[in-house]
Amino acid sequence: MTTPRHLASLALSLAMGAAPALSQAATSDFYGGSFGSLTDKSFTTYSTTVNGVGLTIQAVSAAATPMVTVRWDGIGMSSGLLEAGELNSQLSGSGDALLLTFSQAVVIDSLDLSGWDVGLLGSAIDKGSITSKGTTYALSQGQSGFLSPITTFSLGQIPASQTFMLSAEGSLSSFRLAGLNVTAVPEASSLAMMALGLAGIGCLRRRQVA
Ligand SMILES: [Ca+2]
Repeated sequence: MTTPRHLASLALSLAMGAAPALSQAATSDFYGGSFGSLTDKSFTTYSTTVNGVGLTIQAVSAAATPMVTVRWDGIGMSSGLLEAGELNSQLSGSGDALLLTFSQAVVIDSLDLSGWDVGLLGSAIDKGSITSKGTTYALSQGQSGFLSPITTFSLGQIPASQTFMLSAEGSLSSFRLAGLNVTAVPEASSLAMMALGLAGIGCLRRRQVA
């Protein structure tokens, strides 16, 4: 499916083609375009790359065999034919969830959800949460406005982590993960290596001068 939004982002990436990509990497898009088929495909784990960082997605549910579902409008979970592929809330207990495991610690700059409904009075019908390092943050009504097919949440203030849990909450939730934008956070060990490297260059320079 081609939308003005996709054409605009295509034009932007063509325009930026000549310039080296520095801090602004493209948003990973799990929505429309060439992503996914018309009906759900199920995976025990779904692996992809987001802004150059490896990402593995697993389904989490009280159901026996939760599977990751992948369709043109995003990523969700289902435990079988009778359960919708979206991230749904459950009548009791916690709802469907996706465990996102990155190959290194990241900050999630933004997270896109599709099928996220906001009521006429501006209150969210869909409710969700994201858990990082044991703390759960509510995803409230979102920032993209009321008729947009994609609702974007800015999560840069949530601590960097290697794993995040995206969960459906409330009683009427039904949405999918439609995109992510992350920034890798250098680990302490790689910072130490970089410091050693810089010290090494410094020694070399001093020797050359002397
Ligand atoms: Ca579901």
